[in-house]
Amino acid sequence: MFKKILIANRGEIALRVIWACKELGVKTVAVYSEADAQGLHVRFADQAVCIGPPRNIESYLNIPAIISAAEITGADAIHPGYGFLSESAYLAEICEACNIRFIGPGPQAIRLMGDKSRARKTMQKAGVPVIPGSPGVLEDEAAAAKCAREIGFPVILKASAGGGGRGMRVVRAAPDLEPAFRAAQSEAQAAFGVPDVYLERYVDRPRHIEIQVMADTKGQVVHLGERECSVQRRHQKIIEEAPSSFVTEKMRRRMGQTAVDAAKAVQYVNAGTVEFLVDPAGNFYFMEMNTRIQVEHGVTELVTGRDLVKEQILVSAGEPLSFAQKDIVWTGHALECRINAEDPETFVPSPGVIRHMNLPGGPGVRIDTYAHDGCEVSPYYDSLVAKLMTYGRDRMESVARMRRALDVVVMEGIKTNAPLHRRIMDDPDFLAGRLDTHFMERFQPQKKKAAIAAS
Ligand code: MV4
Repeated sequence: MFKKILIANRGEIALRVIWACKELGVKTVAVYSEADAQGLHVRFADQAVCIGPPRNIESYLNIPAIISAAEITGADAIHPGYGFLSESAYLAEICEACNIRFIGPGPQAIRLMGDKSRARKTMQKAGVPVIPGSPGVLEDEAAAAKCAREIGFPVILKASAGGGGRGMRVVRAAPDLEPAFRAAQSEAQAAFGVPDVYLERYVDRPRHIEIQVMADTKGQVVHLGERECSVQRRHQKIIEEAPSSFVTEKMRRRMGQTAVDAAKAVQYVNAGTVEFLVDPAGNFYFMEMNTRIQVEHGVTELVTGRDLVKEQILVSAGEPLSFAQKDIVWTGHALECRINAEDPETFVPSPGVIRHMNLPGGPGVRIDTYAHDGCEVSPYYDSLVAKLMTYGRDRMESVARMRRALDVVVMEGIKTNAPLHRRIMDDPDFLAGRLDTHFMERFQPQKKKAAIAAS
């Protein structure tokens, strides 16, 4: 087992990893930027190293500084959390070269899944259903036009280096294809430094449902069921839940096995998530694979009773998975509301100092947060301040717990989206489980327009 793990992250996920290390009896090293000197991850880790100025590129994305911190403190392993360097094949490679374990999959799997067009081809070859589309990257406008004619409109153009929704263009009719293709290419070039674009049939009103997988170095791959993540805005998830009210037992088995097949096809090790686009008829298609622990892993922990972060550390140290597929049983229902420091009407970030706060507790409530009285929500980083999770025997019980939990959230000094979550918990479509990725566009748009008109 590792003796000391360096956590190359900040905020709630850095704390989440520290908690897992403490339970395993592993020493921890926090790294922090000059903006985070007062952070709880610095306070609760065994050691802490300042790695640079507030800006990401100079601190939490600064590979030489992070490797130096690991070398100086004698850390055996680095946990990257999510975001920042969590999907850097380069960091995974550097770790290998420095004899430091990267807690995640190998660089080959990270690189392959980072190339969306290549991932699509690999999955297709492995028998994983993908959305009908171009066989690879599109050469030029003519190739795009030919492919779109064969597939039929509407189609969607996607940046191969993209993901998470960046560099996409929906094309509804043939005349719009040429300009959209050129726009997508230059957007991809500007955003990712690679102009490669591919094309798929556009699936209207889809759900975003993902499967959690966990794999060890012995070749065992297990899935831990789905998370419904359709409640999102501009590709930022807002609410996640498990199980999805749309997924039947049979569908869970099929999607789960498909996700396991996907992981096996790339010799995947550690925690990963296979994202599926699910059409209203229940057909599911591979979209992307995230090669990291995700923000929303907690809802899966609540319904399976497994500790995914501890499991990540154990399999990284060469231990076999602590469970087999047959051991995974799902009980009850879990919800997660992402509490962001932002205006609940306009979504404008609201950094500042939390002068005083109150967080809910009681039966079926879990909060993962870095917030505390007097803490600063920095303008330099993501606006996520807390993940409020509730658990119940069924969906209505976790909703009831979420309502009463949201009612007592107090964060004086910053605005949060807690009031928005509270309204969603009373929405008839949400309560009926009528969800798709356009849910937030339909949710009280008149209120949003009024707020913009007033500002
Ligand atoms: C799609 C799609 C419809 N049809 N692909 C957005 C994020 C990126 N991972 C892929 N995305 C989409 N791909 C086809 N062929 C619709 C989306 C999409 C979406 C997907 C998941 C969650 C939210 C979304 C919001 C808008 C569009």
